Order: sequence, then C-alpha cells, then structure tokens
Amino acid sequence: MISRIDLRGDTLPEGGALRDLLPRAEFDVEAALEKVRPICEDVHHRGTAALIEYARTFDGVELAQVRVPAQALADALEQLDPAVRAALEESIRRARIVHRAQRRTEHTTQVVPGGTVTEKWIPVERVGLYAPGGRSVYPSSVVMNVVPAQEAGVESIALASPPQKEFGGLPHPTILAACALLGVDEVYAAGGAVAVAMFAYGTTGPDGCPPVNMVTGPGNIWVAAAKRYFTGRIGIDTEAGPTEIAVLADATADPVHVAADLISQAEHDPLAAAVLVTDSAELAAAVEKELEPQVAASKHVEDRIRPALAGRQSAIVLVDSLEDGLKVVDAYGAEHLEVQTADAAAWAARVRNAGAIFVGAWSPVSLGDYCAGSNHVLPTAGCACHSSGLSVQSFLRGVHIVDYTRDALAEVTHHVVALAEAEDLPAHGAALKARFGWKVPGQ
Ligand code: HSO
Ligand code: ZN
Repeated sequence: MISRIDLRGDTLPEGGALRDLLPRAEFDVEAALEKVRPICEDVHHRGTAALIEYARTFDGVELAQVRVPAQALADALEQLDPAVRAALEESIRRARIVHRAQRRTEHTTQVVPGGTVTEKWIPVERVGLYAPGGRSVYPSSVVMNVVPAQEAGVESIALASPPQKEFGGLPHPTILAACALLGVDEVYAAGGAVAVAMFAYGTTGPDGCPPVNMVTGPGNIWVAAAKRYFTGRIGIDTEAGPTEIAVLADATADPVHVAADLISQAEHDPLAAAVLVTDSAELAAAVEKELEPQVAASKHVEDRIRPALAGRQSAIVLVDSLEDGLKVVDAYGAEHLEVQTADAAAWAARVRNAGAIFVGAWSPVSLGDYCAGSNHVLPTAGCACHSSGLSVQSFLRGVHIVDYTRDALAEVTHHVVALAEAEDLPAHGAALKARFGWKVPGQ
C-alpha cells in the first residue's frame, strides 16, 4: 500500500539532490491561477451579484444574503453538541495560552547617545479568514486562525465559508458555532477563490464586505491560487498545500502508533502525504503490516486514505542511521514531524526544517491539530525551510521609529554622505547637509 525508498548503503546526497529523492504531491497552483483570474475579476466588477451567481453555480445555493445574520450564529451555538462545544472551548483556551505568550513588546534601542530606534508592533487592521466547506469542515481551523489574530490585537476580523445547500445556504453550523464561541460576528457565505476575491476587493451594498488587509486560512488549490493572485495587494499566510506528516522513528517506536499517526493525516486528502523515515527495517515491516488492518477499519478508506498512502507523495524511507534520518527529514521539511525514537527530545532539538515538531510517543499530530495549544496552520510543500506556521507574529507589523537629536545626526552625517556618493545618490547626502548649512561636520 505504501512504497519504499531505500537510501541505505550509499552516502546520502546533499540538499537539493536529497530532496529530489523524496516524495512530494503534485500541486500545480500556477495552472489553477488561470481559472481563478477571471473569477476574481468578475467579483471585482460585479461584487455581490457575482457572489450570488457563483453560489448558484458552484454551491447549488440560491443565496438570500451573503452576510450571515447574527441570529444564525446564535442558533448554531445553541444547537452545538455539548461535547463538541466543550472540546472547542478547551481548544480555544489552550491556543490562547500559547498565542498570548507570543505577543511582542515595544523595544527601544539607544544606538548612540541621542539616537534611538524603537521597534513598535502594530496589528494588521482588518483580516479576512477563510474556513473551507465541503470535504473539510474544520471548526478547529477557525480556532487556529481567529485566536492568533485576536491575540495580536486585530480589530476587525471577518470570516468566510462556503454556503451549504443542506443548511439553507448558510455556512456549516459548526463553523458558525465556532465563530460565535470566538466572538466573531462578521461572517459571510462565500467559498474558495470567490471568498478571497470578496475579501481582497471588498464589496458594497447592504450585504457588502469592506476590503481586508490580509487573508489567512486553509483551503484547496483554488484558494491557494487566489491567494497567489492577490499577493502584493493584500497579505496572506501561506498557500496551504495538502497535509503532510513525516515520522522519524527507530526500533523503539510502537508500529501501532506510527501506523495510526500516518493514517491520521492521510485521512485529510487523497493528496495528503505520509512519510516514515527509519533506520529500522523491522519497524518498517511492522508498520507496513499494521497499516493494512488499520486502514481497512478506517472511515475514509477508498476516497482519501488509500490513495494518499499509495500515492507518490507517501513512502517509507529506509536509512542507515538516525543521523541520516535527520538529514532526510531536514531535506523534506515536513509540515508536521513526529520524532518517535529513544531520546526523542535530543533528536527533535537537532531538527532544522519542519512546520511543527511532535516529540516522543505521547505527542501525536492529532493532539496538535486540536488541543495542544500549538497552531495547526503550518507551512507545507517544503516551505518549512523558510516559513513559519501561523502565529501572533503573522498579524503584526514591526515598525521602526527613528528618533535622532541634532547632535546625533551631525555626528554621523559624513558617513551618510559618503555612502550616498558611493551610490551616486548625492541628493540623499544633500538632505543631511542642508540641515547643517551645507557644511558637513567631520569632513
Ligand atoms: N492537520 C491539518 C489540520 C486539521 N486537522 C484540521 C484536523 N482538522 C493541517 O495541519
Ligand atoms: Zn489533521
């Protein structure tokens, strides 16, 4: 069901060459961009009328209104299963603890006497969060997007999620209930690229959505393409690709746990990736054996789990040693990495590239998906080597405030003038010279 990549015997290639040996899903955002562009432009020109028409064609829904009425949010919360409500509340509570600790404080550095640079953190003013519908109705993702934005101090938070035919054109009720729990009352029934375009351009009228400065949230390839289309005009988090789990394990790992964890993320999508990296042929064989009954007993077997595990994006990678395993997981840069080895904390501490790292037998990815307090919006497709998961920082801008006295400026003017001249930008130097009667102190 899952292929093997045997990297034992030879010395491992470095960097890019090693990455090329590792599996990864095909996710062609560029091709999707061609289809998304006219939709975005249509939303730009026709606004709410276009939203209503796309709800009809894409979601099969006759939208009475794009903005979800407050009563619908209250009703959804009232009807929420109490166990799900309690779990969401716990998830929110833990996420708040972690994300509150990420808040930044303003810091002033005295560079020279009379010359200071203060770094001030200003939240993005208005953010649009996207919560998918259809196959992925994830109230947990509403939590993971809203909590860091709120803890960062974002004043205006709107959320969009596709209208659902079976719920009278409203977004899924658990999404609405999660919004109500989090105190988000500006919610729109809009899906995919259409929702991203609504946020980016804004729409007018009684049902209108004012434009946002930033869009975050997971989604399919159309959402990723729309985010790419609007990059530069608005801020985005990342273009989320299919979910990935990598497990670095040795002979001490429990094959039942490893198989269950690989399946847990394969459950998301037929393109989801599950990669086991191990120095133990025994563990590899035991996991292969264990996958069969566990997969057969799973719910989303044929449509997601089996294709995900059998796909070219998933594999068991055999290596000579955990040292080599470390090189492999670093080259792969998984969205989620579990370390299930003896001395797991020490190995985990040496990992350079992963969206989030789960240490030891008792920290599975599913814990992080819901209730660890960590964020589950993480870089995919190898982007973990340069990007972070969603955090309070994602919604903040660090602004330098430069404050120099006359004397402090005078003291450095000759250096500014020298650099300006070296760059053939004499007017830059002149801006300082003008302040000192064109006579530059120190020259
Ligand atoms: N594992 C997904 C997030 C998620 N899991 C939502 C369950 N619900 C991507 O990190
Ligand atoms: Zn998950």
